Amino acid sequence: MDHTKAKPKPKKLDTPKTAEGSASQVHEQTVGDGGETHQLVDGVVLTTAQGAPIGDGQNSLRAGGPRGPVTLSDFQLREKIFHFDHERIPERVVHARGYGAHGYFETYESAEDITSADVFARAGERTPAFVRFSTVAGSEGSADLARDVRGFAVKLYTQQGNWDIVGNNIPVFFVQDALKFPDLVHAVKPEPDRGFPQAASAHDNFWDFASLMPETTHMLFWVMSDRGLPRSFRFMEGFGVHTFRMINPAGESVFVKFHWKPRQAVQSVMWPEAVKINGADPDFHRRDLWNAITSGDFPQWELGVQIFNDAFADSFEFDVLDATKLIPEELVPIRPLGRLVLDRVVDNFFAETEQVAFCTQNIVPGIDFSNDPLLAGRNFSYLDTQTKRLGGPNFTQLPINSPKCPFANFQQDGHMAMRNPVGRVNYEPNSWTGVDAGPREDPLSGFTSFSAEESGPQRRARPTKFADHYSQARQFLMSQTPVEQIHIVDAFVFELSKVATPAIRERMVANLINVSQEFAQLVADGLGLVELPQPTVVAAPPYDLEPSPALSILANPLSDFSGRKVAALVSDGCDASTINALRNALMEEGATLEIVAQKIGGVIASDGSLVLADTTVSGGPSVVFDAVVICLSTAGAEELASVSAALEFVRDAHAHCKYVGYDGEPSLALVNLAGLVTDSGYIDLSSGPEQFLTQCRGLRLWERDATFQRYPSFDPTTGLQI
Ligand code: HDE
Repeated sequence: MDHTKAKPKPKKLDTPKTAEGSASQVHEQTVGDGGETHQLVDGVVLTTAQGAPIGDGQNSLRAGGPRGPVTLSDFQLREKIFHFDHERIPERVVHARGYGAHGYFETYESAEDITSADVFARAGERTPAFVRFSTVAGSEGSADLARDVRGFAVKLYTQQGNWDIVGNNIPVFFVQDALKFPDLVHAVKPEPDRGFPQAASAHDNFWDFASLMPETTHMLFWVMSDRGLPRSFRFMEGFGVHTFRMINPAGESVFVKFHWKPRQAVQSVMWPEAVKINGADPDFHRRDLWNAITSGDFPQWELGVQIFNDAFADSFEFDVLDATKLIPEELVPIRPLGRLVLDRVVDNFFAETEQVAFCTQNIVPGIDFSNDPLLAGRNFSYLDTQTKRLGGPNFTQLPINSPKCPFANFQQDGHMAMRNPVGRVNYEPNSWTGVDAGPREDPLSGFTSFSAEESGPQRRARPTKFADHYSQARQFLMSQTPVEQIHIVDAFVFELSKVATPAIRERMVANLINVSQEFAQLVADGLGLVELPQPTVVAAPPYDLEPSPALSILANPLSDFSGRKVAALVSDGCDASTINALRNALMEEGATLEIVAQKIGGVIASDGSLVLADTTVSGGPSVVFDAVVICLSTAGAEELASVSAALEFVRDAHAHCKYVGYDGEPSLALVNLAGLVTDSGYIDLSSGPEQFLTQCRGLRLWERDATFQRYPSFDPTTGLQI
């Protein structure tokens, strides 16, 4: 085409098309030299970032016709590509993979006796909140079900400023001093020469570091336990980890530890299940949160504090400033303060979840730090990392980070400053009056640090009470049910079996002996270690503590099945009434049913009705459900018997100890064809869904757990004996 010729006039818009059920108007319009037809929605014109309307968004500008070179004067092309090139910001150096949601915190009753924090002042008051859950080791695109600690970071937009409780789903940490944090993170991240493994601690560097750092032992037991594999973010506890201070209006201070208890109870998945979930749905956790909130099933946590004073701190066996230790709930009970409800998903993942900048230093009047050396390091790190990640000091002006209460100061300028002060004064003190004067400090309501007495020489040293690295690990182990104990054994065996250097494996086992010889022997057996090594030399001898039942997941079972998901594997000719009864019963319980069929179009039930599928059997394996139901006709069972995904569906449900409901003989036939022997976890649905639902509340039939078979010397009825 001769480009010198006059451009054809755009066609007059004729019949506007309106999409059914939508208010938007779609108009056809001709653009471009080629006279192509394009669509304009609601008359909104595409523009450059500078607002210049774009006539052709499909073709770059070329000199000498369509086959000529693209010209430098194509500012549209340059602007678009330039912006695209800059779309990414650095991912978080840890906790890169995460997912956020909005909600509110509701105060139960005034907590003025312990804190002047405004957020706890008035019963029933709601404070906006944003929460981001995360894994630690993996990159932003890694899978959700890595064995890892989970971040549990809460931003409370209080009327006295933003307060960030940047916690984890595990109440202790790997190291005691912030100085060791970069080493820990380097060791767990992909090894620097080869760049793998991704989102996995099962490699030489991590266990090399861990085995040389006995202070990691307690945390290792938590991460190797089922806590390292949460069923979803909704089913996790959260912990502030460090000891903090609360200060009341009279200036009196208590120490506190923060706890978030999920109303949904704690639930985890099994390791073989986690491995398969990562393949079937790497977004399992974020999808779960999104689906729960968008369907109106708002997850909730209760915030509580363990409160203690100096006298308790002095008498406690461990140092309350040591983040590798916890205070058992049985010793210092939790006082509930309010509840957190997540009721709104993000509108824009980048703007909210990616740009949210948590900082442990964000505290409010009535809250203060303790001298925990890990916390001190964090208070430096978070502000520093946000400045790098978000590109400058004005990240606080991004809507997700901005306080929702009035605020005023003389900070100014810098990259991308959006909130520019007006007027003459940008300093204080100043002698101007009225509105010109600007903000002033307020000694009465303003933040005042607790005036703790400090004395003694300046030294690089740790308190002597930090030295016992094993007693609480043993306490944790002895507080677990036998099922949980054997999972911890198995996790150590799995992880250490990925360690190629025998000396590292041995050194780790030597460490474990200090927790429990019997436990270490099971791990050694699992590794095929012929002889137990000498135990690691200890800095302080471990001793027995009372078990703490609160540390176990399974010792604190659920009372209902709400928030859980059941799959019904169906075929043509299945009984629609069984499915309807099940769906209704689950709905009443607050649980959901998803239909799994061979084809996404669904199946025709025996009464001729169409049962739509939510997923196909290959796209919806049983690992992504809490329990399963099989509902097949004779022909359907015969057909599925040759579908490997269907056989896997049943085999996995069985192997992962899930309850299986079945409707009639043909459904049971598929179970038999899968080579499985039924047990008390198989429930006939012919007399209704009630019994199935009752058993589902137990979540799993643990006696089916094959992990026990790998450790014949372990007695599943008594568990470990120390
Ligand atoms: Fe963090 N941590 N951390 N951490 N951490 C970060 O901040 C750091 C620690 C935790 O969803 C970083 O924004 C140091 C303990 C969560 O955005 C960084 C030390 C606990 C999140 C950082 C610790 C946490 C982070 C990386 C040892 C549990 C994600 C990117 C002294 C109580 C927050 C960022 C979110 C993120 C530093 C130890 C929890 C680099 C130096 C202990 C939940 O600043």
